[in-house]
Amino acid sequence: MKMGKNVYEKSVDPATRAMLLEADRAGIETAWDRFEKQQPQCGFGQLGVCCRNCNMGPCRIDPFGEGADKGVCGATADIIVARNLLRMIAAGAAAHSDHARDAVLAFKKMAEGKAQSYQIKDEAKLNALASEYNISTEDRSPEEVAFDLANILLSEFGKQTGPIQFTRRAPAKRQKVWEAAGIDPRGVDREIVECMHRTHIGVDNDPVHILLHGLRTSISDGWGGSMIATDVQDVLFGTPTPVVSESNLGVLKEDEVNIIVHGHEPILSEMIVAAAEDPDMIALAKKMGAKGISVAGMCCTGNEVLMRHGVATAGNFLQQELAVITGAVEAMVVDVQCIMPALGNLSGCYHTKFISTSPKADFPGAVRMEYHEEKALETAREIIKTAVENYPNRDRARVNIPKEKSACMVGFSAEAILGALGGTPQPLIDAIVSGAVKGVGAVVGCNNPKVQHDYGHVNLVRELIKNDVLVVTTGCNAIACAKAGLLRPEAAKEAGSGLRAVCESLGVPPVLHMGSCVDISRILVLAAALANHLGVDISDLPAAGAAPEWMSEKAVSIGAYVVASGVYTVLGTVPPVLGSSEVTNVLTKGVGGVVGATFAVEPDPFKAADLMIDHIQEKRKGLGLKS
Ligand code: BF8
Repeated sequence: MKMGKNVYEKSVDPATRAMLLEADRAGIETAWDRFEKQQPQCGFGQLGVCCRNCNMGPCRIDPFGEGADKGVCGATADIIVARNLLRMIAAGAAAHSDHARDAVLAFKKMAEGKAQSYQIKDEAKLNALASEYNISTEDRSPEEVAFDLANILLSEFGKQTGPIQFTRRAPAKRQKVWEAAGIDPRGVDREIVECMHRTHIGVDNDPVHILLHGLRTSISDGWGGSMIATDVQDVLFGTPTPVVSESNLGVLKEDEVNIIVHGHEPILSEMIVAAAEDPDMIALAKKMGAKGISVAGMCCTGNEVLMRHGVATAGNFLQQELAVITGAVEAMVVDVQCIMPALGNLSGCYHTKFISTSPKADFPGAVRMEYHEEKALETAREIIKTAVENYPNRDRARVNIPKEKSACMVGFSAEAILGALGGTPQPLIDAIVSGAVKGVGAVVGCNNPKVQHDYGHVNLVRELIKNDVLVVTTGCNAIACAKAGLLRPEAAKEAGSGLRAVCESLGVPPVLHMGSCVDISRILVLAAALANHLGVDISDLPAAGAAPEWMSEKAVSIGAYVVASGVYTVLGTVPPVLGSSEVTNVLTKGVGGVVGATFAVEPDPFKAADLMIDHIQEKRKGLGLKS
């Protein structure tokens, strides 16, 4: 028996607990074991006071004031912490925005007729985007419009001056806040390059100045890169509408070929979902002794195909290894981001083929089946064939699929939410004004073995809905909520009486799944619609955000742009900033004077919910609404 936390302390999810026991029995290591082997984690790193930005170092500041109080160059803890945080934002913004770039490049190839597997699925959205950019649609084919749109979107990434177009979706008051603070961003590529320049030895050494650029960069992600990814993917693959599906490891099939699509970009997984329905592939699966082919998702690639096609999700970030340990996965197909390199070794212990598809992302132990838009469907078919032919290698004695799975209703794009409300946010505003719905909580983000898996997600969301706060969710929080049954319309029974009545009248869950992490841009669009309708700024809305179990650099960029957009945000795991009282004060207090919102850190989800509810009540008061 391994030492450390028991499975109950590691996760609240019964399927996860069952698979952790199985991992133990099989002597297989998981992220939780590796986390325990890392203890105690580096205290300098946790405080953010370690600098590796030049080769006079590495330097670190003694947090107890007994050793070095400056790096070799003279950088203080405040400077080092701020620089490190800026680099985290840059990496997170880069991940989202490079994803967006690939989506636009695929979109352009489609428009040029070079990527025959793709079509325009949402022409109305194409035309709406074209009109935002003043691209003529009259007497032109959708492909001609798409070509112009692709080119103009590509130019947004490197835009050197002036605002990027989607930031104009923010309320005018918010745009003025950004302009006044000097953080209205240029293209995301430019902002990220400037992050790296500023954090090079001997450039930007004022913590506040550094942090302001962090906000600017993050806005170029949220209202730029991420928003471009969401919108282009909607045009190419369809804007999500409500659909019912299932979640958790129990969605894997005993008697079918199981293929998991994992990562973030839907460009290939869309094709895999289509190719899995090919009668030739199904016939091949039957020839191999399986009853059919079952595709399931993991992490945000999973969220993308869940939202658009109702493809079941097998789990969130910390469940990726557990899926392989079921012994029932023929292929784990990955693209980019949040994919553990440990999957290579692990797959070697089972029959699972670990297939890496992105030209950018290779992994030890992975089979490379590189994907290019020109032959997307062909590659998807090859991947399916590889998985199907692997089915006879499944060792039935080692198959252990947990029984847990939950129904979920997903697909709540901003368009779908407004559609359900009759095309205008007015009914939601009426519910907020009457107090039936107290406000909106956006709960997002990762898993992190530092905290009990899904505990923060599920408890925070339950507490919010109990107090009549409508929850919108994305990423791994959305999957946690799905597994806990919170994405079912029946979950309205867990809500306070006001929210319950609203949800029951609309037939929707009290927790609305809005997509993957780049789709937090959908939450921004919804917030802008509410604020514009009320004629106020986003920071005036009775709304709050949270990332109870965050761990990735993308989450740092998200947190920064959500706060920069005016939304108070509570983090459940501590960011590496406590080594600087100045940076900590700016993030939790000072930034409020600039953008009208701050960060808080609260690991206890019940206390975090209280903070969010207090904030929502304060904003209600500001709008003259009763509490
Ligand atoms: O982009 S929530 S662990 S899967 S980073 Fe990753 Fe975090 Fe999950 Fe999606 Ni987002």
